[in-house]
Amino acid sequence: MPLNVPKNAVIYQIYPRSYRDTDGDGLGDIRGIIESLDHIASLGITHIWLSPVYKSPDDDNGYDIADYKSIQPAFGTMEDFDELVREAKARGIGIVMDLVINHTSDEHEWFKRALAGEEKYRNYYIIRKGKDKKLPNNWGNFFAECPWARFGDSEDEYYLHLFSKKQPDLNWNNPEVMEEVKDIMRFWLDRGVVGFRCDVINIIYKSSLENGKKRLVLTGQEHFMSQEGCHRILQELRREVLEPYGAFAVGETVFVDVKKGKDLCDASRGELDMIFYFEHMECDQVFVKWFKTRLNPRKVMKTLTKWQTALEWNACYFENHDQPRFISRFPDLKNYRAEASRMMAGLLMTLKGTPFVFEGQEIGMVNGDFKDLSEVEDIESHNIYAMAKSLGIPKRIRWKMIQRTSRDNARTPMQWSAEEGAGFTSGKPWLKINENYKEVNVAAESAREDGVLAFWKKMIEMRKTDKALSLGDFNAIYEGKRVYAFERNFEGRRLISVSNMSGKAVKLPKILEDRGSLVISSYGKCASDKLMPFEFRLYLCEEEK
Ligand code: TEU
Repeated sequence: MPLNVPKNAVIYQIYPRSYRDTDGDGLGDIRGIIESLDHIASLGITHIWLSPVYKSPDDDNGYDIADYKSIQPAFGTMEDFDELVREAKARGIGIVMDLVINHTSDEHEWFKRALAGEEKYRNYYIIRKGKDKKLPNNWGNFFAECPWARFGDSEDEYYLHLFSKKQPDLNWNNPEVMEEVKDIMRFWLDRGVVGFRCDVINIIYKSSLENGKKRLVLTGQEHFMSQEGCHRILQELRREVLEPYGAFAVGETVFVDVKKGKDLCDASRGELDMIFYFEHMECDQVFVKWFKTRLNPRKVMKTLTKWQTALEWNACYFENHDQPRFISRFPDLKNYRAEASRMMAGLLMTLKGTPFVFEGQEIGMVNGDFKDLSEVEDIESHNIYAMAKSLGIPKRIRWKMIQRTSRDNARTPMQWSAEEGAGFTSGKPWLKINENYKEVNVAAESAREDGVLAFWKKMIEMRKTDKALSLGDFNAIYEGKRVYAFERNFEGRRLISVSNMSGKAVKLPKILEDRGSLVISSYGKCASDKLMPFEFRLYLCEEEK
């Protein structure tokens, strides 16, 4: 089946609660997104992926959905949503919804009716009796909780939740669940959305509830990671729902290796258009993301090359609402924030696949500057902190873990201007605004001709218009301690992308001697044989006659 996303698309992710607040409640809203469409259009964006805007008790900031067909009142109304679709469309921008179908909220009607004893809805969830006063199995949980919670007042019945207790997993062995999801997808497609980002899509199908092999991370995963049943579901959803609308699906796929990744998105299989894998996010961790070490640029390069080469089409990203800001991982960031952001723009826009820009990345926003746990909101961070405490990990180290890795690092409010509230809100922001907003903001960047924002715009424009970048194949040329170089080829047009992923100036590698002419440098046009700290360059080799 065809790729249903244009090859020159550039997608922008919005985390609605942190984007722009128009009613002063400290929480972003849909009207705020509508008012920001000119900024987004001026960036050259073709699609917006909206993190969940559905009705939700917000245990996990909207990833716990209480009603798939209504809008969270704090974000606005369905009329606002329709206006957003219309106004975006008028600017050539398509809206992509977040589809969270591994679980619902425990406040969803289905779960409430299950609790009330309706057999039909009990069967929408995974409810089991404990064994000999023990839990139904030994599985792990993504948020460091116990994955089984007591079902209502029952003494011996539990429901499965791989995320928070307020996110009961759906039973994908029940065909009725499939029909409900198809209906939900069509509801949004009929309102004009053009695709879905599918939350943790490769774990929705549980092939058994047997005990799992004991592991450090997520015991039980062999029973729910990328199971055959998951492939069948994806094929059916594509055939029956996505294809008739020409819509696309990008899957968030956890714990996939290249083989599993290919099985989920090879065009011939008719499942997903592309996937978000995590491996390049893990180049600064030991075992689990909470134990960080210095970022190893060569590891990043090797990982990127591996996936770029293996997959026909990639979902390329360095930041999202679950990850610390990528540029904050570089040790030399203090002196080179703007340089590092420009380099990442060059790198992201020259890789093969669809680039995803996360809000704030276009102005070089960095990790939140939280002083202690009371400033952090995220459920995962609080759970991990508590677990670390129970393991006897000292307070200072516990806090370091959260400070470097918390998902809230990327969720701090968008910095629009140097005004109080950063132009994000006139009220009290739901999460602390980074104190650097006075220098790092859209208004200040818009006035800088050679700034971060201007470079992102240039690179996005190039990515969209240069066929070698949107359609070309990928070949790695050089993976050094600091410098990464690869080429993109299309019908004889050969571009070479060069990134210095460090805060040290370095000589251009010898292999790039025959590199053609400079198209662009993140330092301007005056480039030499030496790459400046975090410099990005693009070269055009003679086109073959
Ligand atoms: O994330 C799934 C996921 O596995 C991780 O990225 C997650 O952020 C966590 O760190 C696991 O340790 C998706 C969403 O992107 C995330 O925001 C949700 O919290 C989660 O699913 C549950 O819906």
